[in-house]
Parts: sequence; structure tokens; C-alpha cells
Amino acid sequence: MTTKARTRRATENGTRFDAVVVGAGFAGMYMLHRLRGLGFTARVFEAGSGVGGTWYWNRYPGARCDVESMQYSFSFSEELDQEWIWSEKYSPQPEILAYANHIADRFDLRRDIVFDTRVTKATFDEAGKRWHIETDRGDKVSARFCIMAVGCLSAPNRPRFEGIDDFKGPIYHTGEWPHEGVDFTGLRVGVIGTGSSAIQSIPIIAKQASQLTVFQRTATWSVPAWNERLSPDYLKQVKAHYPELRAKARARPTGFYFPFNIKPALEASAEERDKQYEESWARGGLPFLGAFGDLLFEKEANDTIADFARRKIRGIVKDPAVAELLCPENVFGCKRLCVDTGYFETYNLPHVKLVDVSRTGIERFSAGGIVVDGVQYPVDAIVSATGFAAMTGSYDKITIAGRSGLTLAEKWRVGPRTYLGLASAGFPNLFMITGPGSPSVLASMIQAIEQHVDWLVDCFGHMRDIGASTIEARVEDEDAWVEHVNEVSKVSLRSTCSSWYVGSNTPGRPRVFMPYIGGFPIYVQKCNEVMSSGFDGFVLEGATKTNKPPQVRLTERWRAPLDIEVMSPAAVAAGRVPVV
Ligand code: N01
Repeated sequence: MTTKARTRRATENGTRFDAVVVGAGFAGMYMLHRLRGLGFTARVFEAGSGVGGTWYWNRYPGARCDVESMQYSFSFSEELDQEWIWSEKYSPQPEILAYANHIADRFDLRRDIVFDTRVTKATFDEAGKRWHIETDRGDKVSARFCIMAVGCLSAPNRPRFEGIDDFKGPIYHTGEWPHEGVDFTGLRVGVIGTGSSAIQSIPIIAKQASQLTVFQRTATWSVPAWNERLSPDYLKQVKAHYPELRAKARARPTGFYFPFNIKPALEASAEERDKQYEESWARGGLPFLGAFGDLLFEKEANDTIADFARRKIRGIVKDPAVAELLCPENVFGCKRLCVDTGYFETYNLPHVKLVDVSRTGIERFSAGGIVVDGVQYPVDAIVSATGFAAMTGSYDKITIAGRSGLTLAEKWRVGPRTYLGLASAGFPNLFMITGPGSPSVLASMIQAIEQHVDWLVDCFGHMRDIGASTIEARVEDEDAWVEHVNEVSKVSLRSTCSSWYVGSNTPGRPRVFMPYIGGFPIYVQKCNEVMSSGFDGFVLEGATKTNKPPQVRLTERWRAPLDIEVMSPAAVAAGRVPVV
């Protein structure tokens, strides 16, 4: 829900660009910066009124990142690393948005970004070898390259509950929160969902609401954040060694660094395990899953961390029946792990109620509440924390027509098919940043974005060097990659449950494990090899010079050795790279 009127401007017609970028989140902004470095002309179209993407839209109470701030930021500029000051271990949304705005100003990006404009159509002209791009403001421009920087979690999932239009109060989606904020003081609020957005917002909404009712379909695993302010000493110490930290992060399966214990839980005694879990719990956050190396591979190992976390929930929540409802039954960390501040404690408050909708779903909305199993729960406002049509939802919203008019949505009806999560056969010169089939959401997003953009810039530079007009993924290589992404996912327990990773949160979508789970550096190695071989797996057309080895312009920093401490060659060969 945006509350700002769209800026008035003249329609842009017929302009020819080297590249059009869709989206001005971190991906679109960095892409623009690097395209300019290549000397390319570029236009970025952004649906929002400002930069920031995810962090522009997700303004719900308590929104913050759960990768530590010192690493949840761009790493391409050491000056930027040194000058920006994060205030907390996990940055709140307004600070991340301020950082996004700082990037836009510092690198003078806004003059090539058109806001309040949604791209509706992108059509490949096979004869002219150009993409024709149309927007909801009537713009019609063309570009050699079309780059989708649309984000992985940006198309809200809004279940059509029966009677939704009968409800008299406001319904907010966490992913499109009103910019002026919402004051729930004195109101009876219903929250649907218990994923990351709900976990973060529930404790804060509970502070305002007179009555809070949470409708839970699947209990969630959550680890305390132990968020804190960052001291000047700590900042100084990290900044003194920032390049080393960034390099260590790039060599990690997740693209961010934290202490990781590679030892298998099943080789530790019960006492050793508990000690390790206590220490990791005290450190908090996503690294809790790094307590042992086999937690996402062996169900028996996973049971030990799940038992420990259930004990924690039972220790926090005073009402035993509520505690049991809050104890998940699925694999620990199978769905995206949540990181909270006072989530479970919130259920000790007398005005907070938990309603189980796992067996009997939400029946309908009524004028004044939500009905489950014939019982009406009165609410004045509803917060739909129901997540996103992940990974492909934003692509579905645009009619992207490639060769012979085939649309990407048609091609992906059976699940997304990409080569390296960067390109899709039949769509020459169309690229995705952090597309399905790349580590994306299983890595630190900003690092995943930077690696893709750097690779693309080296690709475009090479095409210019050899005079190539188009580049397109080869079907056989795409098929092999899709197969590999699928095979690797089966090694992990992550593939065993219903989650947005497999698209099962959105009715009607095929079940496909969408992100690449083989580990960020292994994926990066593959991208580097593809590039070094003259873009193996791609067809380059129109080259006037031989396809000599490409010049490495930006990808040098990604040519990092594997972190053997965490990823032994044997583990890599077996596809058992621990990812949190
Ligand atoms: O969405 P979700 P999210 N009836 O899909 C429930 C990132 N993120 O916005 O599990 C009843 O996780 C659904 O139930 P179930 C992060 O990667 C990061 O919270 O499908 N309930 C689930 O409980 C995260 O994973 C940060 O059974 C329904 C909830 O709604 C991702 O974004 C912060 C329902 C949706 O949870 C998405 O998180 C926020 C229905 N019909 C988000 N439909 C940080 O960096 C859905 N649900 C900290």
C-alpha cells in the first residue's frame, strides 16, 4: 500500500538504451553503477517512489535484517565500508533504507532512475536484436540488454480468504506497509502467519494492541537475535580489517562469515551437544544452525537441535498448551529460520492469543473478525504476514516475451528454468540478478547481487570486445543446470518440507526447489569457469573477433579459494556443503 501520489512526468517514447534495468533495489542500483562504468547508457524503472526495493516496501513494525549489519551491505567500495556507520548489530529497516538512499546519492544514481513506474512488458525483437520495454505509464523504450533486478521476495502472497471483502477494518500486508506507519493502539489485531515478518512484528504490535490474535498454520523455528547497539570500539575493530572480513565471507557457503563448527552432531556426546547448542544459542541468530556440520543432512542430527530448541520454547512460554502449539514438528531450519526479539515471550502476555489453523484453516473473514472452525475471533484490523510468491512472482507480473513470442511465464509453468539463475534459453540478452537457480536467498543477498552484477559486467565487456550482438543460454546446458540444482537440493533436509523455497506457500505452483543450495563459493567457481572458457553453455552471436578468453574486469574478487575449514573437498564432492 503506497500512500504517495505518483510523480508527474512526460512519457518516454522511442529512446534507445544499451541496457534497461527493472527495479531500483540494491541489485538495480549496483547494476546501474557498473553499467555506467562500462560506458553504457541505461535506464532503471522502479515501481516504488524511491530506491531500496525490499527495504522500501517492507516497513512493518520491527522489520530489520538478520544478517549482521557489518556484512549486510555492499562490499565493492572500501571507502563506502569505511564511511557508513551502522548503529545496531541487526539494522532496522529505516537505517537500511537510509543506506540505500545514501548509495543512490553517493553514486549519483537517481538521474537514470524513473520512479513510480512499473514495467509491464518486455518483448524481444529477433530481427533488431533488441528488447522493447513498456511501462504502466505508457513509456516505450528499447535496449540491447534487459536486466531483471526484481528481487526474490517482492510479489506479496495474498490468499483470497472467503469473505475478505466483507471485513470492515483495514487489512495490511507486511510486504506493502503504509509509509506513514500504523497505530494499533487500543485495537484488536489479528495477525495471519508466523514467518520472519510475523515473528518480527508480533512483539511490537502486541505492545500497542488491546488484543492480539495470531493465526498460526505452521509453528516456526526462531532463534533470539540478541540485537545490540554497536560500540565505536567494535566498529573501529571491524573496519580496521574489513577487506579480510569481506574475503572470508565470500569463501563461505552463505556468503557471510560467522564461526562454524564443522563437526557432526552425531559424533558428539549428548553433553557436548548441549554445551555447543547453549553456546550457539547465546550467540544467537542464523549462525545457530552452524552449531554442527550435519544438521541439515542427517535427520537424526537435526532431531538433536530440534529437541534443544523445543526445550527453549517450553522454558520461555508459561502456558504448557500454548508452548506445545508453538513447538514446530518439522525439520529445524527446513523453512527459512527466523530470528526474533521476544517472540515467544509475547505469548505470556494476557492479551495475546494463539489460534491453531493447521488442521482447520481460516474459514472466512466476517465483517468484524476472522472465523476458524465456526468460532469468530473479533478483530478491528488484520495484518497479513503471508509472505511472497517467492523467486518467480515478480517475473510473472511482467509479460516477458522471448524468441517466437514464448513468454517466460509459459516456459516456467512447470517451474523456473534457468542457466545459473542468470539467463533462460529463448531469451537472448535478458538477464536476472539473483534469479531462481542461483544461491540468492540462501546466501547473503547483497553479496549474491554483487557477484551477479560483476559477472554480467565482465560478460557485457567481453561481448563488446569481440563484437557479439547477443548471448543466450543453450538449452542442454540449462537443462543440466536445472537438473543439478534439483539433485543438490535432495541432499539437504531443506527439500523435505513445504516452504516458499519450493513454492508450496502459493496454491497452484509446481513444487521445485528454487534457490541453488550447493554453496555460494561453489556456485561462484562455476560462474568463473563458464566465463573463463569464453562463456561455455551460452551461444554468442554476431562476434566479429574470435571468442578469446574474456578480460576479467570485476570478477577477480570473486575468484576466492574454497574455505576448506568449512567445505572439505569430500563434502563438496558429496554435495554436503553446510548452508544455514
Ligand atoms: O513470509 P513466510 P515472510 N492461512 O512465507 C502463513 C525474508 N524476510 O514474509 O508456513 C494461514 O515466511 C505461512 O504459513 P505456512 C525471509 O527470507 C527476511 O514472513 O505456509 N497462514 C507462514 O507462516 C523470509 O523467510 C527478514 O504454513 C498462511 C506465513 O504466512 C521471507 O522473507 C524479515 C496462509 C508466511 O511466512 C518471507 O517471510 C522478513 C493461509 N492461507 C522476511 N498463507 C529478515 O531479514 C500463508 N500463511 C529478518
